Amino acid sequence: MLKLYWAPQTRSFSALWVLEEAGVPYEKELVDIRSGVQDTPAYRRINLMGKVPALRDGDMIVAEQGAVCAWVADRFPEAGLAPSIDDPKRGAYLRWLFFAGNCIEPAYMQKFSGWSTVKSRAGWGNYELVVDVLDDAVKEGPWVLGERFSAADVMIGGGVYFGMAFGVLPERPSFAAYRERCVARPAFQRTLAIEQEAASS
Ligand SMILES: N[C@@H](CCC(=O)N[C@@H](CS)C(=O)NCC(=O)O)C(=O)O
Repeated sequence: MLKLYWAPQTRSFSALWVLEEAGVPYEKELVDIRSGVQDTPAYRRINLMGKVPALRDGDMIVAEQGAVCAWVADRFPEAGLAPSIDDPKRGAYLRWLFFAGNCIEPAYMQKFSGWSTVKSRAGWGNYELVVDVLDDAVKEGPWVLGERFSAADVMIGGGVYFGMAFGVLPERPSFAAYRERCVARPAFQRTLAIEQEAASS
């Protein structure tokens, strides 16, 4: 059975959400990152970075949220979370799947830390550019690929949800509406419930 290494209220939210979207059986192993267990040799063998999430599938281990989402989507095609390799939407799918880690994450960190960047030198350009591109991605909807929900929405949706929760993303109507569509998904609600139960125990 799949095993997810995770901790509540962390970036492992997206890994939990994509598993709930896939509707496949999995078990969870709580990694208490407050205790420092993530930096033990045993856990570093699971994820060299000493971070959650990581997912074990038999002998295979995949770490990094985007990679976990891609793995789950491709591993369980019946869940319909990824356009196939010959689908014209595959390019947009991969682009938004990677955009979250490559552009949204550093842009938020830029905003939090007050860095200035030279747009042509930073891979994400700058915070304002990323916010405007993200706005374009979600404003038509309902999903970043149009009518079809995909694992890319788990990554982009997580970015929008947490960006708004932490006040790093402006309160634009496009972001609020997209966030509401994500939150309304039964799999998102199950993920929240799992997180809340773990956080309160
Ligand atoms: N690049 C990683 C980042 C994961 C990450 O930052 N996880 C944090 C929790 S939000 C963590 O495990 N921190 C523990 C530590 O670094 O000691 C990903 O996208 O999966």
